Amino acid sequence: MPDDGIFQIKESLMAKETQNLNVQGMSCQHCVHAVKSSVSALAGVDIVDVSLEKNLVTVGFDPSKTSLQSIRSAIEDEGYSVVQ
Ligand SMILES: [Cu+2]
Repeated sequence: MPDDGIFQIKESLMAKETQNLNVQGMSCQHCVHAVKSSVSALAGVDIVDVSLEKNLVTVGFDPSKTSLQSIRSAIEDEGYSVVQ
């Protein structure tokens, strides 16, 4: 169904929100990977970028599918703290 495919691509380009989260406790590439994989597993999340030097996690997501609170919980469940 090519029409469905086009519709899904359009939909994923819409309603996007990007948030920068200050995350404490990440110290190595293992931490980066843990945060990336847990956040990107959430529905509606399409970009997860982690800067270890800046303690910054940038998340691009569709707010109709997930919330900032869910993203925070996913990071905190991995053992890191999200600074407000
Ligand atoms: Cu680590």
